[in-house]
Amino acid sequence: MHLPPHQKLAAPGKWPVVGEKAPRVVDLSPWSVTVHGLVAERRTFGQEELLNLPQLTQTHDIHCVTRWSKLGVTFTGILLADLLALCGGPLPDAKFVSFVARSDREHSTSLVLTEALELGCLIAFTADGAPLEEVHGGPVRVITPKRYFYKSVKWLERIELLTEDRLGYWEDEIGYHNHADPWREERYIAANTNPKTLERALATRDFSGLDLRGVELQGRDLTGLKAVDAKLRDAHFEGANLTDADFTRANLSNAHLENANCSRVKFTNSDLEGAAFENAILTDADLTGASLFGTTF
Ligand SMILES: Nc1nc2c(c(=O)[nH]1)N[C@H]1C(S)=C(S)[C@@H](COP(=O)(O)O)O[C@H]1N2
Ligand SMILES: [Mo]
Repeated sequence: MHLPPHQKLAAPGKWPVVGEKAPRVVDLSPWSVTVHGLVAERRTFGQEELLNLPQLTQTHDIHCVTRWSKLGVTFTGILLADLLALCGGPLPDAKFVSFVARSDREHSTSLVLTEALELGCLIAFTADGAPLEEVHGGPVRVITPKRYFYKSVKWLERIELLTEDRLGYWEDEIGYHNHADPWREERYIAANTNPKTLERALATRDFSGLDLRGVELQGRDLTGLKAVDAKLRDAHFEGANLTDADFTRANLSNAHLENANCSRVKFTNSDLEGAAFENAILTDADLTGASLFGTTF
């Protein structure tokens, strides 16, 4: 038996339901999956058409971030790679794939396109020999092998290829880790923080006084962030937009701010020892009283 760290087996024969319970109810149009964005040919596949494509059978382990696992589930479906090939393949600028659900909140998740292809993302119709139950994403869901299960969108409606990443629902709202490798326990973007606390902090852009050591916020828009007295040692802000943020007295030792936009940021009396600012924009940033031993610019 092979379980990633801190996972437990679900009870035998049990498959818990997590997240949304049903697709968009008011929608009576026939089911279809549209492939669009940076793909050679935009195409919409009806349910019959999809089911008639050559399918393969694969066995995968499910690892939910809430710590249950279910090993050896057999799925049939179409490889993402094969579906994209039917659309003439990705365009050269396509770097990310976003899977979007036919659900009330247009639930989505995203992956680096090359990783999604390497992992063998499956557009799946059956599980253990039976059509997927609606609560589990039937008639068609994504199965992303070797990632926490939140990378496997239920009720797939759109596959969009993008140049820039678009964070998924859980990744954006709850701070689930965008890479989601269960073997590396990539559960939350701040390992030490309760996800609800993090969710609230991100929603209000108020980190004041919080301990968010090691938080991973690469590329995020954090304009106007309040982070007075925040503990942000080893935090990742590479490429983030931090314009007008306030890090007064914050601990940013060894934090990563490469390529970040730090225009008008207040670093007043903050600890920036060992922090990295290579290629960051520091126009009108205030470094008064900051400790700068080993800071690199
Ligand atoms: N459309 C949609 N897909 C989703 C979710 C959701 O809320 N909506 N939740 C995700 C999460 S967090 C998990 S763990 C799995 C759960 O799938 P299951 O309910 O079939 O176990 O679906 C993922 N895909
Ligand atoms: Mo999950």
